[in-house]
Amino acid sequence: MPKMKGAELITEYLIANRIPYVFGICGHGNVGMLDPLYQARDRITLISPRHEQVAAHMADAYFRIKHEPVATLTSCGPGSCNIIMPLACALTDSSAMLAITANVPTSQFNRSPFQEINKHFQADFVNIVRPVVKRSYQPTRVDMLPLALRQATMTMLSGRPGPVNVDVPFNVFQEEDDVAMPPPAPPLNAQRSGASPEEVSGALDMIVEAQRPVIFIGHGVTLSEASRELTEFARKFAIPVISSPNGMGCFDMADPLSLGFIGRNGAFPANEAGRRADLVVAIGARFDDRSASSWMPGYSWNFPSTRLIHADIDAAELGRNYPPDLGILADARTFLRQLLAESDRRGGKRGNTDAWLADIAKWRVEWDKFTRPNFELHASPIRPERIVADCQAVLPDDAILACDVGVNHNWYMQFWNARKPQTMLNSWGFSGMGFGTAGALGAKLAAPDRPVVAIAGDGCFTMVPHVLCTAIEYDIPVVWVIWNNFGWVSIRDIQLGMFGGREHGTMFHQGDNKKPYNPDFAAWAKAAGVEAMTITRSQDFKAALEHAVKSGKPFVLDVRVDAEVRPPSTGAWELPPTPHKEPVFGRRWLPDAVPVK
Ligand SMILES: Cc1ncc(C[n+]2csc(CCOP(=O)(O)OP(=O)(O)O)c2C)c(N)n1
Ligand SMILES: [Mg+2]
Repeated sequence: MPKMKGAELITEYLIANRIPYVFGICGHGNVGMLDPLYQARDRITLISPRHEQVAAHMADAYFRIKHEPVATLTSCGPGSCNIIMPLACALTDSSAMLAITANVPTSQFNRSPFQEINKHFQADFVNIVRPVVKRSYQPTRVDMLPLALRQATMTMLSGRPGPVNVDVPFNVFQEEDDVAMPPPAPPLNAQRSGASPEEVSGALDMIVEAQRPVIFIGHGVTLSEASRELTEFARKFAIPVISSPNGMGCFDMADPLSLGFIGRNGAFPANEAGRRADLVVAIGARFDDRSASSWMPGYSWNFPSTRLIHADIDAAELGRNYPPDLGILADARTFLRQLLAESDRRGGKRGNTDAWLADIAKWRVEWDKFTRPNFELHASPIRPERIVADCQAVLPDDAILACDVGVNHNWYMQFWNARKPQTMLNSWGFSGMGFGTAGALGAKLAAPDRPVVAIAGDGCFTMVPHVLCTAIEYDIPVVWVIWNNFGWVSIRDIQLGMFGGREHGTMFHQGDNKKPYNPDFAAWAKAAGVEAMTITRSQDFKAALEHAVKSGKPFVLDVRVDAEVRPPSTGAWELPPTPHKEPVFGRRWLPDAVPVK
């Protein structure tokens, strides 16, 4: 067995696992890792953004685009504490990364050395990080590293993927021991579980019998890379598809069978179909409150009147919110393949969904009539619909949209048509501000040949504006569209709607007369060396976006968007005990209230 320093072993193991990047920030705790990374710099690249939060969002986005993980590297104490929020984003959305954190030397544990967290236990960062990773490992000797690294990489990619933490005390980077390199972990989806023959047969019976079926897909379908099988299944059985944000693009959203997103900010045909369906086939989706109208029956779904087949790789999701009639613990692609094979075996018999599809076509026309006219309007400040429409017109189908958080995101939820899988990034489960603004950098490194456009609220962008420095330092040509409405408008709208129309702490002001304030984003970008334009008229946005994308350089578009135009709600979102608002377009529907047509 070769004698190796701990940091050398970690570096070689990352390379053996085909990990091309380490995104991280130095500190006295992890300097021992920098030297082996320098020695191996032609095989693994260190990228050092200006905030650890950005490093972890970049790693998260890289994985979502490529389905291959990268590592982060942060120092002891504050540096590693800065990645808690982005790790939570990754965990809630099942995105993998190997988060290497540094800790104080083992010989100083419990002495309260510089940056040790030790009020309750020695070197206790692992207890801070524990709720936001699949598993945390703390090897305290070099000879413990091989097992920790092997288990960490296995855990990260097996089953439902997610972030893992390896917490390394300072001396473990430095010390040498005789250690053998562990074998690399199998890649994502190397092991796939399937349904039992009885489950497949039972599911197909229910599908063929249904008169008003819908498929509901989530990130599980994206992660399982099941787009082809899903498309074949939906078309073969003529079943419409509703998509959660991180499932978007697995089924071409321009297809007539695609209904879009569901919930308060979903599309009307999706909510209408969801609440009237007699069977929902949910695959790799988890019915969170925002895609289930907070589980209030009749808005988005109607369980238990509606029958539910729920397939997921994670047993914890089966029945979390709706007990399924048939729960299936299986990988999405395997289950879909099994259904298709069983259908072939039975001679391809399918149910008749013609009447159902005709109803859906009518709802689609209604929704189009209601929304379309606003997509044609030019205005200053710009109407939100124009931004979405022009992005759709300018960007090719394989372009990556890195969405941040806020009302701007709701518009994309409702109206964006993702055409291919892994083209739309959303921090859905945790909604961490900065995810899209920062994640765009990681996405571009994962897909250097595809345009990457971040849609960033002015609030989100000002949380991590130093992404501009990283784009210049490492030549990462991302376009940031800053959706500038001079405030935390998504929250302002909740406040206005639920608290007597009073605004407080949700808009950006200057001076006693409350003049709207924001930095001059274009000037800010230029100061960082990034090209930029300010767009105040909708007529100018399309050409500006085309120019920015074609420039092949980092680019900021500061776009002045009307804060008073709200996305039309088609479902509901409840924050108990506050009463929820009724949908602006659409209505609650319960099976016993209105007879089935
Ligand atoms: C880190 C973080 N802090 C706070 C929030 C709560 N929050 C959700 S949306 C939002 C406002 C977003 O503002 P902006 O980026 O300008 O988007 P807008 O809603 O105006 O389009 C806030 C503060 C959050 N999700 N994440
Ligand atoms: Mg805003």
